[in-house]
Amino acid sequence: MNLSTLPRLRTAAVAIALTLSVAACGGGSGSSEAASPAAGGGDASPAAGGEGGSADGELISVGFSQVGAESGWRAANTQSIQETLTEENGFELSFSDAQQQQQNQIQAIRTYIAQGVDVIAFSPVVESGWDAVLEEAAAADIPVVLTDRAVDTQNEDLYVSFIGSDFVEEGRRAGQWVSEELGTEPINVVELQGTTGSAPANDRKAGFEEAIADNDNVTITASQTGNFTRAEGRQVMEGFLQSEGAENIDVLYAHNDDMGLGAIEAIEAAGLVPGEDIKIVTIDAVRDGMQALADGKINFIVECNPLLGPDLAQIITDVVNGVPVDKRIVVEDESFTQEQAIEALPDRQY
Ligand code: GZL
Repeated sequence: MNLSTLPRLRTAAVAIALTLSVAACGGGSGSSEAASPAAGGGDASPAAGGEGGSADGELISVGFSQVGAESGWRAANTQSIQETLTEENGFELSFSDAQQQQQNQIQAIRTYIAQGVDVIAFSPVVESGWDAVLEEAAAADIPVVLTDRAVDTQNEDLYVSFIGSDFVEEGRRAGQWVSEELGTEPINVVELQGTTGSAPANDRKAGFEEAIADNDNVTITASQTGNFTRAEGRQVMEGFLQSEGAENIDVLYAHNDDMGLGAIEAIEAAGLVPGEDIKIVTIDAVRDGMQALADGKINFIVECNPLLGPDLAQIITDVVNGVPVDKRIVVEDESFTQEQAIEALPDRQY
């Protein structure tokens, strides 16, 4: 069903009805922190028994292009989307894995346009190069929702909403911890960056550098992409140990847990103790990362909540039913020390 086919009056009536129901759930899409589980809001989402699907009872067809399957975070994110956008909840989901290739995502989006889906959603593997295909979606009158990662565009009308964490703040919190907890003496930091050109890699680097800028004790001596994968994290860390010398590396800052876990393998293979000889700070807080934190192999983790399925379902339902949605919905994240990880692990959802 395409919005342009809906008679305006019905759309308006539906919008009023749904606004009341969302407000009743303590939700409300009038704020920048929308009423959604991952953003800490109400439980109005279809997955929580909300009004999933379109107002006339039809399934909402959604084309979703996923980055890939590169990390534990991505697996949890995919699971959240697939277990929420179900027929039972009022959706017909077409899902594709782009294997971290932008061209595959562009092709998938074009396929969804040709299929005439009601809504397209995707997590852009990199920030730039999307305007052309997003203009094709706009020409086909198909609304686009961004999840997880942002696009870099001059024309923000090309998407209706972007829901994801604040990656600059994640990097800032990692840098603040390093500066305050370890930066009381001169320390050398090596950095495992995420996928080159991706919003999380760009923003987590910027946030970390901003947080350490005033502390002359903290120096980033090497920085290279590990593409968010465990294997590449290990390879690059092996290179750092060779090029910098283990005695010249005090801290590893990895843009995600998986690269940090790969680096731990390299550090241990070199006969060193991760979390002691080389302190480690990562971002995501997926189960394997939290276990390494609890075991003392990682020292601090900033969370990046992957459970975007219910929020995405709510946004899509609102868009199709003519309910206004926020342009930017920021997902709330926590952070964990080793002690906090031990406490949190039993109840972690991912
Ligand atoms: C962040 C997400 C990143 C994760 C990685 O929202 O895009 O991609 O931090 C994942 O683990 O690969």
